[in-house]
Amino acid sequence: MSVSVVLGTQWGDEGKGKLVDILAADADICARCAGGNNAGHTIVAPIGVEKVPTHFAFHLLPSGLVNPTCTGLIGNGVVVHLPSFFEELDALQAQGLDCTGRLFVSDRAHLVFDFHQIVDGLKEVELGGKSIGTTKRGIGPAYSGKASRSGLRVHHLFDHETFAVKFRKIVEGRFKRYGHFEYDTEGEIVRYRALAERLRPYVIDSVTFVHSALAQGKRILVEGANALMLDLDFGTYPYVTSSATTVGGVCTGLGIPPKKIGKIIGVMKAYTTRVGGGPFPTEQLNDIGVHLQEVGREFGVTTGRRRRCGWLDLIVMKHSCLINGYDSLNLTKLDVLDDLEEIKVAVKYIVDGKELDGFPADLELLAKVEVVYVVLPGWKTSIASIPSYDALPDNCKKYVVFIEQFLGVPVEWIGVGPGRESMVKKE
Ligand code: 2SA
Ligand code: GDP
Ligand code: MG
Repeated sequence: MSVSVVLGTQWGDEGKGKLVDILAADADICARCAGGNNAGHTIVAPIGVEKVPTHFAFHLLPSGLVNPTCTGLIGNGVVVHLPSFFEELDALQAQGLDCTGRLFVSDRAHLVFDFHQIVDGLKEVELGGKSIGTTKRGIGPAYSGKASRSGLRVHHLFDHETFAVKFRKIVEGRFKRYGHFEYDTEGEIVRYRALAERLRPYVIDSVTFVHSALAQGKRILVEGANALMLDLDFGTYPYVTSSATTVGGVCTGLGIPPKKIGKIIGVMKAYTTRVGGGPFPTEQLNDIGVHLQEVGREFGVTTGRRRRCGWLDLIVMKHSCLINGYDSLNLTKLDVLDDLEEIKVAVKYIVDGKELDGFPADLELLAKVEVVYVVLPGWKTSIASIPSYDALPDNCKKYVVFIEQFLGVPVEWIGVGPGRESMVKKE
């Protein structure tokens, strides 16, 4: 099967970028299907003849682009902020990555404008103490426009008159809703004329592109953005992002039929983090949380925000496995647990003395759960340069096997450091 999928299993930042970069060595196309430049995917890879370890921070562009033979595709399900698109492209170019002729954008992708970003901020202010903690990249307002059938798509850029009329109408609507905010509507229309011309060589009919690639037996790697618990339907609504971050989003965000999807790999951090507001049952507001945050260097790649940290939650993971049907897992950042005496793992949610069957939809109910943990012994040694799975300390292997048995899904890859080389394959 020539379509493989990498998805975030928790609240994001599990290390999807790193796995995508590794798998892209065997892919012809790396495609984003959802989200926008709210994502932050980090890659640390040796670049050039001197093999200098280089940090790349991807937000909107597919991470597979670090591999020079891989073509990047931004699918119809993605929302695209053009100034950020070019900014990211220029930054990659400056880092020595030439993407000429190997990056494409779907003509059906919706556009994010600066007014969406302003509105994102205004909505957060309106929510006050209940704000979502968005990245303020305009993602929610752009997807709202799409769902309410008033959005502008990439193909609209090339009919300047119609674009201008629709654009003015949308901005007018935002002024009516939020009051008049500072925004140069006519200036933006002029700016987008130029941006449209710059974008023209990248724009394709992605449905034809994807299906002719499949017919030619090309291998497509889909890079999920955000994660299952931030999914609009299955996450901790309303503390979620505004797209389908599940395997369903792969089909709708690229026009790929479910039967064409082969392997689905879930990326799972060895503990849990969350950035932004919303419930987090295993959060550790204590020394453990601080330790994970500091050792794991848990800061947002896009906003620089400190990430909240806690123990691994296998109830979240069960929910995630049910919805996405992972064939295997990439357990990441196991090295961050190296110094801990003991490690806790959440295995049950109890409410009024009864175990819940699944992850609850109702946040009021979720707030009442008592989390039951299993305590596993730590390994108290560095695994950073471990050469193979067999060489891992016994307690470390026990942690891995415990997770596999609980979830009934094999762990295929284990991350022991940020670099491309710091990944152990468990056969
Ligand atoms: P939005 O901006 O509307 O998508 O925000 C809605 C919620 O989704 C969360 N969200 C994220 N969570 C983790 N990582 C994300 N990407 C960046 C990163 C985040 C950053 O890789 O570090 O830099 O802050 C991401 N994007 C969206 C967000 O926190 C809200 O809870
Ligand atoms: P993504 O959004 O899922 O791609 O993840 P991010 O890039 O937002 O965050 C993951 C962070 O952890 C990045 O800084 C990675 O370089 C780093 N990372 C990934 N895998 C590992 C690992 O196995 N060990 C350690 N220590 N860091 C890792
Ligand atoms: Mg991230």
